[in-house]
Amino acid sequence: AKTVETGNPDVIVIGAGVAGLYQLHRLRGLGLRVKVFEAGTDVGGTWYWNRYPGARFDSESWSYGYSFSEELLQEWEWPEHFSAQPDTLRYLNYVADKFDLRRDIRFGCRVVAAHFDDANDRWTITLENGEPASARLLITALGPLSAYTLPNIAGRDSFQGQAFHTARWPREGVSLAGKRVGIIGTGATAIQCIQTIAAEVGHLTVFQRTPNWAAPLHNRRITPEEQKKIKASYVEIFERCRQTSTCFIHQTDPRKALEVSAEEREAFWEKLYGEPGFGIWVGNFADVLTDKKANELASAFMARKIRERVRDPKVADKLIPKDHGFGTRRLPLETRYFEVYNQDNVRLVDINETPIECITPQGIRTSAEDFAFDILIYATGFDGVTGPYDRIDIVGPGGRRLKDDWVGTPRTMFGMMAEGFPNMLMVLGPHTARGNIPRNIEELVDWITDLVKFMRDNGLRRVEPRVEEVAAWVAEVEQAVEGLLFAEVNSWQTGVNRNVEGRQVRRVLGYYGGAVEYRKRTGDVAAGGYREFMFR
Ligand code: NA7
Repeated sequence: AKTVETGNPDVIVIGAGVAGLYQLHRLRGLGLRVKVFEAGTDVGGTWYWNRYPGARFDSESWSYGYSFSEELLQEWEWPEHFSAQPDTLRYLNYVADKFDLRRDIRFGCRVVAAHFDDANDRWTITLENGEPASARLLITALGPLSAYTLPNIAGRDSFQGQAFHTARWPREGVSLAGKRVGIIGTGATAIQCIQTIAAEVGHLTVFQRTPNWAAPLHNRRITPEEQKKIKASYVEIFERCRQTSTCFIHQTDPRKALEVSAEEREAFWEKLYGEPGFGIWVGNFADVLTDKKANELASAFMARKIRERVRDPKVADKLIPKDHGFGTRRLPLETRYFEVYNQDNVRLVDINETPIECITPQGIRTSAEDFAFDILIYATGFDGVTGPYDRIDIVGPGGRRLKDDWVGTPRTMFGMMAEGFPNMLMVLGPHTARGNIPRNIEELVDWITDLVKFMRDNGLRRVEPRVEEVAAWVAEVEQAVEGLLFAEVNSWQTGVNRNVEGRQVRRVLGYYGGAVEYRKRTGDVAAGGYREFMFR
């Protein structure tokens, strides 16, 4: 990678993924000097790191790309309705080249600390090699799922075969053909990985702690006619995304599962099950994610599908979640995932029945037996949303540490600024609306860019949210999850990661009042001259 001088930037951005790239582009448009620091050796963020077999969109490709450049929209062609990671990475490289972004990005350097100089209103960051850089404004584009976590299992380092976390899959790839492979985890990542490698490996053992509900992706290639149609409809596609609360193209159905007839319910669920994408999750009946009874019915429908697809009833039963209802965790989308368990070379091990005791030089020992593997895959997930912040020593005025502040529910304004941390702006921090992430990112970056412009135009050098406004926003954030079934379930979305000390308590980490409301609230504050913030 080309080395870029640290220089004397107006703004430091951490991260060159979907968020950091667009933030750089927008700030340049204001004529500001920007330096981006990126841990990876190239652009892409999530799509740079997650190279495991089968990694792909669960959002429609044509609703996922940047919307800011009509030229880019017309030039780029997604090959599939739900494109694979190599294509997304190719896309982000294309964007970086087209807008000449690389010259302001320094690759291969992890930011380990960021300290605020209260007297001079400046942030100084420190890189892993000890090198400092400083700027008035700090923008974090860290990604909500970049801090990967490994299980704390005794003997983890003693394994003598190859072992990888899915988020650190080697660039050069891994030869899986004929190998004995073990995989820990059954989240969205594991499901994509398992269904992709099952046919190629010699033998696959899946260690499952919690099964997840999963629905068919129904991916296929985009035909030339569809390509033309997509390119002609981008205005409508993005307008549709703006109207939904998750920024996906799927809109919640106004009907309630409990108010329609059993036939109508069944027919609708069959239809959704047969359609591509997240419709069955975020375009379902209005009460499925809020009403226990409605949710139980939807779960029963999904359980029946699993039983139809898995031959061995005992295995099917293990694959059916019992501890959480359909859609209360981020719904993995799959392609013949359940059928994998009909293959002779695949075995499901329920580690609630036979817990993993340790990792051995040869493989894994459970309470019941010893497994030997050539390759061990950790699809064990991430310390979500706040994890990437915890890994940087962020210190504000008076020695206030963000990590200590965020032991409980973070205190933010719109999830874009943290209380007590002036001049630090977060793209996709906690308490922003989330769903189709690039759509959220574009709006957040635009809002942040407007604020930076406002400061520049008015000669302001310091911004922070008013404490009482933060309190009001946090109260609103906590109120917004009331009645939502997902809030009562452990997952990265509720901030629980059993592999991370202190992360066993559920927290509210997003704004779940919907993107439409979020857009209105943040827009009103900007239009009103940012009275919720203090400036100097
Ligand atoms: P997830 O969804 O957090 O899944 C992690 C999986 O790993 C999940 O099945 C976990 O079981 C399992 N896990 C984690 N630690 C352990 C230990 N110690 N022992 C056994 N099993 C373990 O992460 P993904 O990467 O799949 O998906 C993250 C997001 O990326 C996804 O939501 C999409 O938005 C894209 P558990 O459920 O904790 O019992």
